Amino acid sequence: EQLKGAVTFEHVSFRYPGMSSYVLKDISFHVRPGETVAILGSTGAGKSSILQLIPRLYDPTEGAVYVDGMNLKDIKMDDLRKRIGFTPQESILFSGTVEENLAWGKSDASLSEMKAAAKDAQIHETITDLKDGYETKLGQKGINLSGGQKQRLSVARALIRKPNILILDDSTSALDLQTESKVLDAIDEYKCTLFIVTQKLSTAKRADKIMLIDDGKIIEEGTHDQLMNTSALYREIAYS
Ligand code: M5T
Repeated sequence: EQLKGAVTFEHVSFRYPGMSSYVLKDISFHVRPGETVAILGSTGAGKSSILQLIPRLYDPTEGAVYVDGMNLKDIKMDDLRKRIGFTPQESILFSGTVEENLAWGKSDASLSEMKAAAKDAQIHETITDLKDGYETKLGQKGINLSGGQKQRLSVARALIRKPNILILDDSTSALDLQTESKVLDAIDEYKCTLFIVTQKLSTAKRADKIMLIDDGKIIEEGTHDQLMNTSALYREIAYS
């Protein structure tokens, strides 16, 4: 399947159900299979709203979204879930074991698949240092992980699916530059299309495409080098 990993937004406008104002306004873009897209923009700009439309947490109010060359509406939900790995801004972990949390949504995941994904997400060693390793209980009556550890666990959970499209919505924000860079190097090997919301210049630099979002619109698009030349706003972000 040649279009595996392709994502297209066609004149997408969106308002949340029951809201009168649009949070996304006529967004169009095309991402080729395997590309990395860094999404930058100030708080409330619409970054999460764009990304939520890809796994169909919401449908566009107007326009259409295509994944792997197909209109999202023509893909069955359980099929779509196999194609997309999505880690939301707030990591969703529940009070089960590390293993159960990793396998959430993919109950047939083997321990060796979990370990491989955990290594790639730079969380394997943290897990093996826990009292009961992969069987350690999390949450309520178990241990609490730090923000960055939770994020890495969520990334591992998404990687287990070997998705065509991986969406990291601010899911590496708590990682130091070096750890984030190791995680991204490992993700490169998956050859998936990657959407990553970030404030880090080092992450934006790696991207094939940077999208600068403001007030529900894409206001700049290009590589780091291109935007350094053409966008005063991007330069402002870069030097801040
Ligand atoms: C864009 C509103 C939000 C803002 C706009 C997620 C969500 C957002 N909004 C809702 O009304 N309901 C919702 O469930 O939509 O918000 P965003 O897409 O979250 O923007 P962002 O991702 O760029 O912001 P941040 O702070 O995560 O960097 O008006 O109120």
